[in-house]
Amino acid sequence: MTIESTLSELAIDIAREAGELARRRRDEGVRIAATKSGLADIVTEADREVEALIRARVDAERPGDGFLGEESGAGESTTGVTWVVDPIDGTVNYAYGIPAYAVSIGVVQGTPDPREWTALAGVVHNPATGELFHAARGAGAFLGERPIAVNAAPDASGALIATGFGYDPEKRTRQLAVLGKMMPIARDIRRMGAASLDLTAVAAGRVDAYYESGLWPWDQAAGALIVEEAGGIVGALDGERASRDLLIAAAPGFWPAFTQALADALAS
Ligand code: LIP
Repeated sequence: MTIESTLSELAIDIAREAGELARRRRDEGVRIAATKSGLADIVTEADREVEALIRARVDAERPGDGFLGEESGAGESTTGVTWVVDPIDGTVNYAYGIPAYAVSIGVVQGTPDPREWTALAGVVHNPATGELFHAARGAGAFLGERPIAVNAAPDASGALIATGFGYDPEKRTRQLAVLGKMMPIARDIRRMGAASLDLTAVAAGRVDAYYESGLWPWDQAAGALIVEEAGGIVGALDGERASRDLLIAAAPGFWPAFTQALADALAS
C-alpha cells in the first residue's frame, strides 16, 4: 500500500468520525462561539470541537506530522507531512441549517502553502448528505466507491460556474462586479458557500468551473487534489499555482476559455 493510500484511508476514517460529531452538534443546536474578521465571519463551538477531535486523532496515529487547522493554528511537522484541515467548511451554511457544509481534510508534503505543497491525500465529507469525496495522489478521485471525473468543455448553452465571496463588504462588492462580467459565458452560477464542496462539484462534473479569491489553505487543500485526480486543472492565471490570491478549477477543455474570460473580467 502506498503512503498516499494509507494517508487517504486514515483521513477517510477521521472524516467520518468528525462528520458524525458535526452532524450531531448541528441537530442539538448550533452556538456561535465568536466572530473573526467581521460579524459575518463566525466560528461555532462545533468548529472548535470537531477540529480538536481531528487533531487528537492525527496526533495519536501520525505522531510527528504537522497540523494546520482553521481554528487551532499550526503545529510543526517533523515528518515532512502536514494535515491541512477545515473542520466545518461552510460555517454559515452550518449555522443556518443548510445541508451544504463539509469536513475537509488535506494531507500534504512540504511547506503547507498551496503554492509549494505536494498534496498526497484529500477527503471532503458532507455529513448532512453522507457524501464523501476522496483522492490519493495518482489513484483517481471518488465519491464513495464511484470514480468521478470533470466535465468536457461546456457547449454553446454556456457554463455552470461556481464562485464565492469574502466576508469583507468592500471586497465582496468588487467580487460581485467581476462575476457580472462573467455572465456572457455562463448558463448560470452557483454559490454553494463552501469551497471544498465547490471543488468537489467541479471534480464530479456538477459544475463546469469554480473560482474564488481569499481562500485559506484549509479551504482548498483536499478539494484541489480531488479535482486534479478527477482530471481537472487547479491553478491561477498566467500559469501560477492557486493561492489565497486566486484559485481556479476547471476541466482542461474549458480551462483556456474560462481563464481568459476571468482575466478579462478582472482587468476591466
Ligand atoms: C467559506 C469558504 C467559502 C467562502 C466563504 C467562507 P468557512 O469558508 O468555504 O468558499 O466563499 O466566504 O470563507 O468560513 O465556512 O470555513
